[in-house]
Amino acid sequence: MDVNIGSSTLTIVEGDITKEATDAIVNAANSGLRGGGGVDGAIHRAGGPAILEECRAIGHCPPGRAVMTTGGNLKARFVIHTVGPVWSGGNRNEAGLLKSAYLESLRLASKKGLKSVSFPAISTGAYGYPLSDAARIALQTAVDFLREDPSIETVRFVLFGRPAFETFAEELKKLL
Ligand code: AR6
Repeated sequence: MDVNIGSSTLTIVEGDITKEATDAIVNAANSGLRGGGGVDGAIHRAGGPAILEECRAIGHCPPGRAVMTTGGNLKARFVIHTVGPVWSGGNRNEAGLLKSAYLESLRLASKKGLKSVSFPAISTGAYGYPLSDAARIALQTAVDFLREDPSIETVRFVLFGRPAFETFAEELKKLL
């Protein structure tokens, strides 16, 4: 499903983000940038050990911020590592931190002159963020960003499995 935002395109697809050929893919990392399970594990497995070495050199990334490494053996040239919030009921600024994770990733991509970025559904696995709330924040943040900054031509949300895709599709329809 594609929507045009000014001269840019926002796309949602079902798939595996490690196969994406965008300039950057975004990783749902942890603050220690140590690698882990879920999409983080998949990206490090597919990208090879160079990415973890670069992460070690960077050292740390607080929730809501983003850092960048090269893409190692991935098709994507870069990996933007961001850290989403751990869901703990909704009263610990989870929504603000999730929005910030998307926004800081997009700002970093724009600052580096990248034209295309793919995102997973940050925080919706191990970190337990309710999927439809997370989808609404993800999509709203991307739409608002693209309206302000057309330098990024393509933003893709690559959802793992049909239920996640359907949830993003529903939230995208509501938003438009
Ligand atoms: N492509 C796209 N999405 C994927 C893939 C994939 N290959 N694999 C999983 N997902 P999670 P979090 C989806 O747990 O909740 C890690 O251990 C998955 O279905 O990867 O932000 C880190 O090191 C889910 O919808 O990330 C952190 O410690 C989404 O990616 C912690 O988990 C996010 O799930 C971060 O937790």
